[in-house]
Amino acid sequence: MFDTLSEKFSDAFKNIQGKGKISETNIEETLKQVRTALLEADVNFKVVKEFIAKVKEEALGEKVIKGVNPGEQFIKIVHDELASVMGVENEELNLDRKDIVPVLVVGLNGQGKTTFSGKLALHLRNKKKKNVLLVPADTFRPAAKDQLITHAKNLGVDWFDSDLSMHPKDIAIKAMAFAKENDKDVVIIDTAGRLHVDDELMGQIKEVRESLSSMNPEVLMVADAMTGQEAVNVAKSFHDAITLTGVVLSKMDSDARGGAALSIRYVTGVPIKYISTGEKMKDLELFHPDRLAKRILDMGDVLSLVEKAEDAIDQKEAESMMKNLEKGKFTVEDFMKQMDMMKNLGSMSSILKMIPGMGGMLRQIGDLSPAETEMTRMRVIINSMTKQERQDYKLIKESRIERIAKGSGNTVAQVKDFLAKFRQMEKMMGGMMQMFKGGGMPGMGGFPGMPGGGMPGGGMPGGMPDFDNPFGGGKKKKGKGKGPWGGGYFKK
Ligand SMILES: Nc1nc2c(ncn2[C@@H]2O[C@H](COP(=O)(O)OP(=O)(O)OP(=O)(O)O)[C@@H](O)[C@H]2O)c(=O)[nH]1
Ligand SMILES: [Mg+2]
Repeated sequence: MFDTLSEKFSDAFKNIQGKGKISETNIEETLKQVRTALLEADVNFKVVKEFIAKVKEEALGEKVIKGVNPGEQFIKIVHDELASVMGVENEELNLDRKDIVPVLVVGLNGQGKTTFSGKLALHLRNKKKKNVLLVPADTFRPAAKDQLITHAKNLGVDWFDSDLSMHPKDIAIKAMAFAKENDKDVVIIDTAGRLHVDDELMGQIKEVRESLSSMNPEVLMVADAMTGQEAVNVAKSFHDAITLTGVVLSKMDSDARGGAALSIRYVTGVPIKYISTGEKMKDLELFHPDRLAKRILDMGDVLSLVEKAEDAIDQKEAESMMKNLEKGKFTVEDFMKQMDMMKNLGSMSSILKMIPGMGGMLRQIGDLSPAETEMTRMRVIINSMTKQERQDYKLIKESRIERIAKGSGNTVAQVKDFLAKFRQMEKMMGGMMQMFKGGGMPGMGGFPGMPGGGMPGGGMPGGMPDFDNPFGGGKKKKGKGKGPWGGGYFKK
């Protein structure tokens, strides 16, 4: 998310780090770079102008705080200003009411409306304990009904069997009546998109909105974050025509530059309420301006990481693994489950970026995909093992290694390599359990809720600096740098 912007900011701050005092001359170059970074990220020029003026004013007016270096003070000022431009606090939907809440989902073609409707249903049911109804009201592209119903079925959420020959406003009215009869709390109405803002589309949505106006609807516009200033202009047109209550930025997992996120609130006055970060239904986050500011400035986002971990990690599985570990047992099956948990959390780089300071380090390292590929390889190898073997890898003899290699499309050496690494992990797990028994694991920053302090094996790509600790992997290994998993090959 906003990688280039983060990188440019980090470069800009180098100028001011180590300076004894903030002065007009020594922040000039930094401010110039911050300004360029924002403009290149496609942030609205008025926002940039005001942003720079505010930061300058704050920085020069800042009382020198003893013990805090000026560089850090300056970053803090930029952080606060970034957060303030985006809106300071998360604004969730207003669900605190007696009556059913209609949520109208609008936006241009292909922005992610239908996907978001499904995600929101899941979020409101699981997190807010709401009884949700999904309503297809896209009469423009009939296949959209099936698309939404497929999401509803997969999620186990009720849907309304709309008659697409009706006007969307009549569908909305009927759906609300149905929702009342069926004790629903929230009704999410997915509408049609168009290629451009046009009168026909606006006219239709306006009618739907008006038909719901006595019910005080939430009107959320979904905008693809990649489209930058265009998203801001579209949001403005929609807001002028139908009054939005919130914006949802989708495709934040892509290489969006940040322009939309940093400008929409300022230009339109409409808060961003959610961000969509992938194609899966779980890929939805509340929009927290302060947390996003921290991510942009490489300050990490530990709160979001903890929340993600709570969602992604099955507490029961974690406990059963913990019991195994307490008995000194760590099986291939356990390892596979841990990898699954990791996968649920997101890509390695997306997780690492949430840890303070990791963003910069990741930029130095570059590509994490070798490690991801290695994890995929391990997964296929494990899938070719029998259940018994996953419980006790020592059962695997030479002939079985050949079979596993064939079955998984790997070489014998690759299977042996995996077994070697697993043996190492097993050893290390044993060591960790000793520490657990000895009362806590100093310096272990493993993922919350994960037994054994996180990913086993210090499993990071070769040649990575000091990455073992944040992953809870423990000791550095001699073979570091030999292979994508930090070396340490199996030697009998
Ligand atoms: N990577 C990524 N893809 C997304 C995200 N949200 C939606 N998509 C994808 O974008 C495409 C369009 O999404 P839809 O939800 O169908 O968009 P829509 O606005 O309903 O489109 P129309 O109904 O045709 O106007 C689909 O392929 C989605 O899987 C996201 O947050 N990240
Ligand atoms: Mg759609």
